Amino acid sequence: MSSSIKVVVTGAAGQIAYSLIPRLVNGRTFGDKKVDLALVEIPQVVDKLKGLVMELEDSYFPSMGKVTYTDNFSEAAKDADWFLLVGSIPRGIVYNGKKIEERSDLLSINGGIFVDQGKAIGSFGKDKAKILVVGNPANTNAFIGKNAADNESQLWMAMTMLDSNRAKSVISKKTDVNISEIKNMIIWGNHSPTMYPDSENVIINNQLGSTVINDMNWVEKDFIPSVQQRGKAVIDARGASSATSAAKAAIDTVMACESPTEEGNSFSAAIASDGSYDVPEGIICGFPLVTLSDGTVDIKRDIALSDFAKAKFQVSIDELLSEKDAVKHLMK
Ligand code: NAX
Repeated sequence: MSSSIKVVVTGAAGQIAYSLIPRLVNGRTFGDKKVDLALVEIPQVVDKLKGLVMELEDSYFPSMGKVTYTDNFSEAAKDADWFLLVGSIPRGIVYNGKKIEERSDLLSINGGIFVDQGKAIGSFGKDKAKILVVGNPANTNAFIGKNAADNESQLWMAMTMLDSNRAKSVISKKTDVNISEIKNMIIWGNHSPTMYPDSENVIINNQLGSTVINDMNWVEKDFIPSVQQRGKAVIDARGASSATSAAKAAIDTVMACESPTEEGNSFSAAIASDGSYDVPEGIICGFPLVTLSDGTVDIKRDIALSDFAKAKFQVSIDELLSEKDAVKHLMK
């Protein structure tokens, strides 16, 4: 073992976590590093984690280090390198007698959680820790958490990798090109139905999407809505939100941050805007990202956006700004 890494996972007794946690210690996600896990749940559920820990012990993972579980997030956060913030109240469940379907309801219920978790990460997490918010509304939860953490060395991200993987799958079917040959699949904006999956800058078999897909009617009427609405389609079909594909996407994001991005490619996640692509500074927005050789994650800034793309992207930026406004009472 070359070194060790500590990973905190919230929502550890939930659906996504059940698929996610074993992959963190399978020896692939973090290479030959030993992985210590700190699993976090709410007090009502935390005891269930005993069963998950038993299963992990029974699974023979040579890369697995120390595994702890708790309902005390601050305790878990101490000296952690990675935070996978999956825990939140998902869309579609009945909460206090009301079916949670609207984003505004999710914002108000989940926003408060991320103030406390953000403060703990800023104070007790390692400098340069990386934080991936999966729990919805992911971008605005990350925005709240980053503000509360107030630690500029740490990198806050919201997950859009699942949207990117979904978009790759749709393009693979449309063009009959294997999914491994589809790269630079950018999700601009919010992880919500306003996201803009970019079919013009995607690379299909080393060619730009805008030259391969000559069918803007399909892009507008079929591709974009099917990616935007895929989460809802899975809920409708399964009666529960995406779990194994979301777990795989979280792992893909971690791995994309852990090794340098190959030339010409990018990966999708939302991070705080620095003003690139005229996105207002500070909002957590989906961009094309690259991991540099020193491990820094940066926005890829040389993508050309068409007028069509700019108009679609702006809708999502406007939504992020309205979510920012809706949570201003949670800001420092
Ligand atoms: P589950 O309801 O199965 O699990 C969530 C778990 O989080 C529960 O066990 C709950 O007790 C726990 N939890 C709630 N508040 C917590 C807190 N403050 N600290 C620690 N744990 C807490 O949901 P699951 O299907 O696992 O989904 C989790 C979240 O991922 C939901 O918000 C869901 O909407 C979101 N998703 C995000 C995706 C993305 O691409 N960003 C895609 C998949 C998914 O929809």
